[in-house]
Amino acid sequence: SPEVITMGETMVIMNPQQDLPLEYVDTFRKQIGGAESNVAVGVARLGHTSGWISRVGDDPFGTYIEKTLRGEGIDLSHVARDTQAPTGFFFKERRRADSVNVYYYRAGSAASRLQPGDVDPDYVAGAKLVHVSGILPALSIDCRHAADQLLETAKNAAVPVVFDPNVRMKLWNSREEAAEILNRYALASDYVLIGQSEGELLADEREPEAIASFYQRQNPELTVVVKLGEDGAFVSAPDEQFHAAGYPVQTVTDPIGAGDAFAAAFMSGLLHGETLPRSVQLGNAAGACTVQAAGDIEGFPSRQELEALLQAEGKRPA
Ligand code: KDG
Repeated sequence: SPEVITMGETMVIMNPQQDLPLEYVDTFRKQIGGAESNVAVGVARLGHTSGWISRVGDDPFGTYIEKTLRGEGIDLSHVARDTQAPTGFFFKERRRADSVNVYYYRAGSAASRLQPGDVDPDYVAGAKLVHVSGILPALSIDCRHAADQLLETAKNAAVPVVFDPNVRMKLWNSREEAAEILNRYALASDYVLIGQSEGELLADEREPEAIASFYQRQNPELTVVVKLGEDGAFVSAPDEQFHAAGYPVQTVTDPIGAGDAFAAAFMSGLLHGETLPRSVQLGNAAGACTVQAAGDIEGFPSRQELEALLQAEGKRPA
């Protein structure tokens, strides 16, 4: 099995080439995006093996997604072509350079038909880390059962689980529903990577310390990383608590994908046996690289780029 396994939906992105309301945009660039495959790409770019469990439509978009991910070196042995439903897609909309809206065309897509049976227990048990995302359980009841199955399979095989709630309110009926379901996944994981605004939605707390303790009160074994954007991250583990500084960003071109890059580089740190502070530092640096390129995955750093960034940081006067 690959070192990291994840599962979820990847869509074709229609990325506008003008910073205008979508109704006035006339040129788009075709790309691919999906939080989970983004993570798989980020992990591969850092020199590890990664596998992505999914379904795509038996259509040109499915072919395009497979070709792109194969080109990135992702293991697609557990990706099926679903002849009953199309590949999903979404439009980004950039009214100002640094703020992106998304419009989904994914209801009933091939990936929304993922099922518990798509989780191969041997494949998952052979991984070193399993990445679970809160998008998958939002897609359909079947997908929710599939996400449950992924988590349970990893737990039974003692493979550590990294959970990113990836709150996408367009996919949930209410904040209460999102919180009930996503907090259940968070509490059953080993590492939770949560944005501050996600913490506000799910834990009903604003301060990073309060967000972390909301989860740790219920599961003291949990490591909670509260991501603070350019301010870095606050981390609370069973045996340590610290703040990791963020990395300066010149211009934010496309903030989408930063969380996925963070997850990928954080997991790379864990796979290398790095300390928790160092793994979080890698995550922060990778997130900063990503927001400076248009597209979800285009700005993900290689290992050399990430190391150069960390070194440059070390040389800067405190
Ligand atoms: O994390 C980036 C994702 O949000 C983007 O690629 C699209 O997967 C996506 C989603 O469901 O929003």
